[in-house]
Amino acid sequence: MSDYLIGDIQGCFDSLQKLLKKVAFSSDKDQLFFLGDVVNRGNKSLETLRFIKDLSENAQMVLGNHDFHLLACALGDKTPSNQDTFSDILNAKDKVALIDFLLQQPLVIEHKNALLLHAGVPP
Ligand SMILES: [Mn+2]
Repeated sequence: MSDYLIGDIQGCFDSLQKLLKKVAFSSDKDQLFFLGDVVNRGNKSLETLRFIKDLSENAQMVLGNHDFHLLACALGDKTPSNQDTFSDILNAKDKVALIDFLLQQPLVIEHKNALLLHAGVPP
Protein backbone atom coordinates (compact mmCIF):
# COMPACT_ATOMS: atom_id res chain seq x y z
CA MET A 1 0.00 0.00 0.00
CA SER A 2 1.70 3.15 -1.20
CA ASP A 3 0.73 6.75 -1.68
CA TYR A 4 2.15 8.48 -4.73
CA LEU A 5 2.13 12.28 -4.92
CA ILE A 6 2.52 13.57 -8.46
CA GLY A 7 2.57 17.21 -9.54
CA ASP A 8 2.02 18.94 -12.85
CA ILE A 9 1.12 16.14 -15.22
CA GLN A 10 0.22 18.91 -17.70
CA GLY A 11 -1.48 16.57 -20.15
CA CYS A 12 1.58 14.29 -20.43
CA PHE A 13 -0.48 11.12 -20.33
CA ASP A 14 2.17 8.83 -21.84
CA SER A 15 4.83 9.92 -19.34
CA LEU A 16 2.33 9.40 -16.53
CA GLN A 17 1.64 5.85 -17.68
CA LYS A 18 5.38 5.13 -17.88
CA LEU A 19 5.83 6.50 -14.37
CA LEU A 20 2.99 4.41 -12.95
CA LYS A 21 4.43 1.35 -14.62
CA LYS A 22 7.86 2.09 -13.18
CA VAL A 23 6.51 2.24 -9.62
CA ALA A 24 4.21 -0.75 -10.32
CA PHE A 25 1.14 1.24 -9.34
CA SER A 26 -1.70 -1.05 -8.33
CA SER A 27 -5.22 0.36 -8.38
CA ASP A 28 -6.11 -2.35 -5.85
CA LYS A 29 -3.92 -1.08 -3.07
CA ASP A 30 -2.17 2.17 -3.97
CA GLN A 31 -3.41 5.73 -3.84
CA LEU A 32 -2.51 8.57 -6.22
CA PHE A 33 -2.54 12.24 -5.31
CA PHE A 34 -2.30 14.72 -8.17
CA LEU A 35 -1.02 18.09 -7.02
CA GLY A 36 -2.63 20.31 -9.61
CA ASP A 37 -2.11 21.26 -13.25
CA VAL A 38 -3.24 17.95 -14.67
CA VAL A 39 -4.06 19.58 -18.02
CA ASN A 40 -2.54 21.93 -20.62
CA ARG A 41 0.93 22.25 -22.23
CA GLY A 42 1.13 18.51 -23.00
CA ASN A 43 -0.69 16.89 -25.90
CA LYS A 44 -3.04 14.52 -24.06
CA SER A 45 -5.06 16.60 -21.62
CA LEU A 46 -8.26 14.74 -22.46
CA GLU A 47 -6.81 11.27 -21.81
CA THR A 48 -5.18 12.50 -18.62
CA LEU A 49 -8.35 14.00 -17.17
CA ARG A 50 -10.47 10.96 -18.13
CA PHE A 51 -7.86 8.68 -16.54
CA ILE A 52 -7.86 10.57 -13.24
CA LYS A 53 -11.65 10.78 -13.18
CA ASP A 54 -11.98 7.05 -13.88
CA LEU A 55 -9.56 6.14 -11.07
CA SER A 56 -12.31 7.40 -8.73
CA GLU A 57 -11.49 6.04 -5.22
CA ASN A 58 -7.83 5.44 -6.10
CA ALA A 59 -7.01 9.04 -6.87
CA GLN A 60 -7.47 12.48 -5.43
CA MET A 61 -6.39 15.78 -6.89
CA VAL A 62 -6.22 19.46 -6.10
CA LEU A 63 -6.72 22.19 -8.68
CA GLY A 64 -3.82 24.12 -10.16
CA ASN A 65 -3.77 27.33 -12.17
CA HIS A 66 -3.96 25.51 -15.51
CA ASP A 67 -6.99 23.56 -14.30
CA PHE A 68 -8.61 26.87 -13.30
CA HIS A 69 -7.78 28.30 -16.69
CA LEU A 70 -9.55 25.37 -18.36
CA LEU A 71 -12.60 25.94 -16.12
CA ALA A 72 -12.64 29.64 -17.01
CA CYS A 73 -12.53 28.77 -20.71
CA ALA A 74 -15.24 26.11 -20.37
CA LEU A 75 -17.60 28.06 -18.12
CA GLY A 76 -16.61 31.71 -18.23
CA ASP A 77 -15.88 34.13 -21.04
CA LYS A 78 -12.17 33.37 -21.23
CA THR A 79 -10.84 32.32 -24.62
CA PRO A 80 -8.04 29.75 -24.86
CA SER A 81 -4.78 31.17 -26.18
CA ASN A 82 -3.01 29.51 -29.08
CA GLN A 83 -0.57 28.00 -26.57
CA ASP A 84 -3.31 26.16 -24.71
CA THR A 85 -3.58 22.48 -25.54
CA PHE A 86 -6.89 21.50 -23.93
CA SER A 87 -9.20 22.03 -26.89
CA ASP A 88 -9.61 18.22 -26.94
CA ILE A 89 -11.46 18.53 -23.62
CA LEU A 90 -13.57 21.48 -24.75
CA ASN A 91 -14.63 19.49 -27.82
CA ALA A 92 -15.09 16.13 -26.11
CA LYS A 93 -18.46 14.40 -25.96
CA ASP A 94 -17.97 13.95 -22.21
CA LYS A 95 -16.90 17.59 -21.70
CA VAL A 96 -19.74 18.32 -19.25
CA ALA A 97 -18.88 15.31 -17.07
CA LEU A 98 -15.18 16.20 -17.12
CA ILE A 99 -15.77 19.85 -16.24
CA ASP A 100 -18.21 18.79 -13.49
CA PHE A 101 -15.54 16.48 -12.13
CA LEU A 102 -12.99 19.32 -12.05
CA LEU A 103 -15.49 21.62 -10.32
CA GLN A 104 -15.76 19.11 -7.47
CA GLN A 105 -12.02 19.05 -6.82
CA PRO A 106 -10.57 20.88 -3.82
CA LEU A 107 -7.71 23.35 -3.51
CA VAL A 108 -6.22 21.60 -0.52
CA ILE A 109 -6.15 18.03 0.76
CA GLU A 110 -5.08 17.19 4.30
CA HIS A 111 -3.19 13.94 4.14
CA LYS A 112 -1.50 12.46 7.18
CA ASN A 113 0.75 15.25 8.45
CA ALA A 114 0.85 17.18 5.19
CA LEU A 115 -1.16 19.78 3.31
CA LEU A 116 -1.33 18.87 -0.36
CA LEU A 117 -1.79 21.79 -2.71
CA HIS A 118 -0.55 23.41 -5.90
CA ALA A 119 2.14 26.11 -5.72
CA GLY A 120 2.08 27.28 -2.09
CA VAL A 121 0.47 28.99 0.86
CA PRO A 122 1.50 32.45 2.05
CA PRO A 123 3.36 31.96 5.36
MN1 LIG B 1 1.09 25.70 -11.90
